[in-house]
Amino acid sequence: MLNLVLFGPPGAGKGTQAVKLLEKYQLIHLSTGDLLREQIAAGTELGIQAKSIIDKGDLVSDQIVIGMIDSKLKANQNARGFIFDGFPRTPAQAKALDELLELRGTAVSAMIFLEVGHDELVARLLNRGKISGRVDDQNISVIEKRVRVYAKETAPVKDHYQSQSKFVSVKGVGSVEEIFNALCHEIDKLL
Ligand code: B4P
Repeated sequence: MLNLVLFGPPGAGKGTQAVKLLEKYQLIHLSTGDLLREQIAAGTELGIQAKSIIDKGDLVSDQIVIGMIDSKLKANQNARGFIFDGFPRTPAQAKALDELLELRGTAVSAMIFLEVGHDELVARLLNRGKISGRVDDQNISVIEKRVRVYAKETAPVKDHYQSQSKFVSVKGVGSVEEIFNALCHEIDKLL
């Protein structure tokens, strides 16, 4: 199985590239951000709780997102592999993912980090906020908070994969196509 973790700060292009990669490599796309937004749109209790957290730029609890990933893995038993997008976002989520995959006799193949500088991230998110109407992309202080939360809570996830020699870094600035080609170059080495 090919199991890829797409990693990087908010706005690095994880979601954008995941959509292209899943088509090329025939993988299932698991975006915890999208799964949470589906719950919000459906008006579930979980969605109502998640909305207030996301709109402030904080992380939803590990327990909730790990539960969502667990049920998606169960629902896709015959998948060729997965792209994890926006997950894991804490060391506890990374540990849980290792355990969930181990139970299924598989493991993360690589964690691919999209490197993008601070000002470019902020510009991309503000731009998406205008187009998508996402509340968490419309307010500069919420965006800055998400970047700070990333640095404090999510960046340490890198060490988890570095210690397993699964960390790969790709420049995330350039055209979507150029970045896609650079990602494919790295992924093809894993096949
Ligand atoms: P996510 O939905 O994961 O969103 P993200 O990190 O902001 O975006 P991503 O990096 O995917 O950006 P994209 O490719 O779309 O998370 C939202 C919130 O959900 C979090 O803040 C948190 O509250 C919660 N959450 C999600 N997962 C969680 C977890 N595991 N644990 C706890 N909480 C969780 O790109 C952004 C923009 O850039 C787009 O407009 C795109 O068009 C543009 N873009 C992409 N590539 C470009 C390029 N090469 N050049 C120029 N623009 C580009």
